Amino acid sequence: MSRQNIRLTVQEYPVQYQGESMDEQLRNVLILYTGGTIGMIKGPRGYRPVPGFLERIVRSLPAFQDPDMPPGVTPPSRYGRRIRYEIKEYNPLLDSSNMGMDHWVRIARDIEGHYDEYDAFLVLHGTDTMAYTASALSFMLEELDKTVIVTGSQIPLSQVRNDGGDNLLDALILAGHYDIPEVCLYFRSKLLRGNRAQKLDASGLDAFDSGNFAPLAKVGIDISVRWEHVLSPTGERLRVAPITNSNVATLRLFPGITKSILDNFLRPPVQGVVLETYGAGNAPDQRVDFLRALREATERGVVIVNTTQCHRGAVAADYATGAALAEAGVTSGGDMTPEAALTKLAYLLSKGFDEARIRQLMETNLRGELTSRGSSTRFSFREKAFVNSVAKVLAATTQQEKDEIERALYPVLMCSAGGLGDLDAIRRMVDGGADLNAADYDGRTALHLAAAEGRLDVVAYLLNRGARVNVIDRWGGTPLQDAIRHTHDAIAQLLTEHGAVLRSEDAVSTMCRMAGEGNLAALRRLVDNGADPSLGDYDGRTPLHLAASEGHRDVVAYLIECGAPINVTDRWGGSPLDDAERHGHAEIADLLRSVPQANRQ
Ligand code: ASN
Repeated sequence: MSRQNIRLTVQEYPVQYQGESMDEQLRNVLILYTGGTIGMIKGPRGYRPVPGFLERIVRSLPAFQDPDMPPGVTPPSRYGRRIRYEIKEYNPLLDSSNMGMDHWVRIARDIEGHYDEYDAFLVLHGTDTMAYTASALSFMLEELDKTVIVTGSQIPLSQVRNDGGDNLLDALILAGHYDIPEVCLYFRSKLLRGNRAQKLDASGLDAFDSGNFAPLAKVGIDISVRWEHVLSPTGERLRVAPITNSNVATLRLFPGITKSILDNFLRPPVQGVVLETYGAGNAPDQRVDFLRALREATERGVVIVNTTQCHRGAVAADYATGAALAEAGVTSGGDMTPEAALTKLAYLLSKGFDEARIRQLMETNLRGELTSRGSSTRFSFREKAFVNSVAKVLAATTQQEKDEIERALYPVLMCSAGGLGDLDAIRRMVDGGADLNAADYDGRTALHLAAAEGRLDVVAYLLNRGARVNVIDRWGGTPLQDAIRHTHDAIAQLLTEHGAVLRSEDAVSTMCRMAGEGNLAALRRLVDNGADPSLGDYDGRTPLHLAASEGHRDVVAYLIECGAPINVTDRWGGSPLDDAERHGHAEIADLLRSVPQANRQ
């Protein structure tokens, strides 16, 4: 069976370009040029970036500039699409070894500031700290739904033989054709997930790899994207959560490390430490002094995260030497890279979460940086039977095909388990690698369903595991709206405590609907949550119009009590009183007439 038949994700590859107008064939890409070898020229003290040079050389290359087009437009690709790019050069241009956390924030802010003007973003960056920047951006860019690719080169474009031209062109083509709503790192024919990537080679051209996660795409004669592993777009508005807390550090263990070195290292202001341990997360369990130093720090509130020094594999509690660390209060970093763990720690600390929440989120997969625990060893998975029978019908033979089917079915299974309140099934699927935020065709997630059906334990579990609280479905509906609509007050409250907000435009339409349906309890809950009952929808219809038309006397009385305007008119000049009279609700008409003139506006 071909891949095409079993790929059930929404995205199509490649996008069809035939029949697109000229404007549609153009994709706008912003290139943020921060520095790095790619744009360097040899000077007396070695390579250094030179302002203006990169743009000049790029525009002189035929692959980047169609001579018949305005500056910054490429010739058409094999899919008939041109890319219009702009290069925003940073000042100063930096060797990435000179970059700090404020530079990450600047890049994130630039993406945010130009988010609506461009379809995708490239970040040209030095290779030395590229994996850190890519990881940091992946966390800071919350609700990202456009492609961001970080790239650079080992040999500058100024050299005759270089890898900069290919890396830049491939990354530009990827950004200009594919919707991969993630922060990626492109190098030498591989598109890696940014927070999984590491620089492994100081001199080779194939300098980056992601040991625990296969590339998202490979560029050869064809470009093949592993769509089933690409994160789904959230449909929400991008938010930047800047990394402002730099009290984090990485400590690579070595045989013979002394207690005093450790004590000094763990001293304030350090709040978060990534411990790079041996093998599968091991440290000397016979060193009481060493373990005591760690315990004292964790008891003081320092979050210490265990990652492995190895490029592949994860920390696991297989050895007594690893278990000792857990007993000392050290959090498991699973299969995260030290780069991802460090930037994630800084991100969570910057968000101001308390220590318990940070520990929990360090063990939670937020942006694909972490393979959920248990996903490799699974002893029981009842949903698997269903997946297997679908696989059989589709005649999937290879494990990869079966995995793809499983992933494609997860959203449906998660939503149905959410609606049914089957917490065990949800747990099994999440442990088996299912995305907490997996959405069905209508953009509904397990959280929507559980909120609508009043499954408090499922809602609590999903929120604690980090599910997106303000996720919207195809009709703009949020879990909070679902909870309110179905009058699940405890759930609405829990969602609110986890940051759920009622957007005013959503609140108006939900209020009108509730008023029209005579759902007084839900309407009350909306107003209690800050919705303004005097607002009208696009047609100027207010909740009072709807309640008066449909004859819901109790709702009308409640709205009058809230001070909702009586004399308000809709787009066609009709007032709530007109509606009541037109639909023969005499009692309601009397009630409306009884409101003193002074209180009618
Ligand atoms: N030192 C350079 C940098 O990170 C290395 C490179 O880009 N290849 O900026």
